[in-house]
Amino acid sequence: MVLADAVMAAESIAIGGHIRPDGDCAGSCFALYNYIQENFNRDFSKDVVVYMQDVPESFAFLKNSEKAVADCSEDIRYDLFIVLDCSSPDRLGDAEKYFHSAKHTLCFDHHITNDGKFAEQTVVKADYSSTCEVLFDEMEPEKISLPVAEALYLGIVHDTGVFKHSNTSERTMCIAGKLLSMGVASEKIIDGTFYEKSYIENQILGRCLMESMMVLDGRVILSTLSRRIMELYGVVPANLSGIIDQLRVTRGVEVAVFIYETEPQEYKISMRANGAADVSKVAMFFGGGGHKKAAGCNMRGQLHDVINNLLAGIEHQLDGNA
Ligand SMILES: [Mn+2]
Repeated sequence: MVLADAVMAAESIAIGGHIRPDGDCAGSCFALYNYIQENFNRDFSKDVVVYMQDVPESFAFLKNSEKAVADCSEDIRYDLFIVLDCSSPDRLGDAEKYFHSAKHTLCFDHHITNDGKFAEQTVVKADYSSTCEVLFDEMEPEKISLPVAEALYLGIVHDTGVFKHSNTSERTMCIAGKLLSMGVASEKIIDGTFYEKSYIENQILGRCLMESMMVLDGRVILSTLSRRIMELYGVVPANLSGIIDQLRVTRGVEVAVFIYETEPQEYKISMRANGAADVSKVAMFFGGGGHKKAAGCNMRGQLHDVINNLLAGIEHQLDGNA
């Protein structure tokens, strides 16, 4: 076992994931932290640390998440640095320096863009839903405690969009099933970390749905949000994350567009496609990027010009043009 051998040989271990941690990043980091502490560090002889900044409040249930270290000012040389859910070391943020100074490095990931070359040993499984799914394979099932199972489950739930995205395989469901059998409170994790919104998030979602427009013969739904309205409700961009997904599930819609103002006459655009349209091509045309079914870009100018230009690009895509 790559993991057990590396951990047993090290006295000091740092664990790091990517900046702006999502469910898979935080889940994999604390699953591994707790697994090491419970199985390899009973006598506390090893110094084990998770470097993570801005852990979302909803992930606070993860055991030991309050021990995440955000400050990377100290110069420490670790025996082992374990990178999780990162396809390159610059995604580690401030903790990157500990990766470079560590005596040994190990990486577990599922990103297809991870070339497997930056760490000494790398386990990349690009057909796996999540880093948590990759980690499960590295762990001995009888050594997985409930807090470790919960953390792994969080990562799988988030990276699969609650078992919905095409990365959800039979193996994913089997692993999730095993984690459930260990006592994971599935509903609490799914609702509490994925679907739950604050009151203002629900208010702004409602407002954006109410103000949305169907355009291009109902093939496209579009909603815009000005800074003035954001200030009125007291919302920040992080509060807007689910709006595009709700627009997308409008019946008959092929492309959903959500635009919000970031600065005067500057806009951030998110797009989602249901059908064959490739929104990454539209986003790329305007200097952005993403995937075929989920993409985004930034645009400047008068809002009506931004909308007109964007819709022209989307219409071109809907007409089957490359
Ligand atoms: Mn991931």
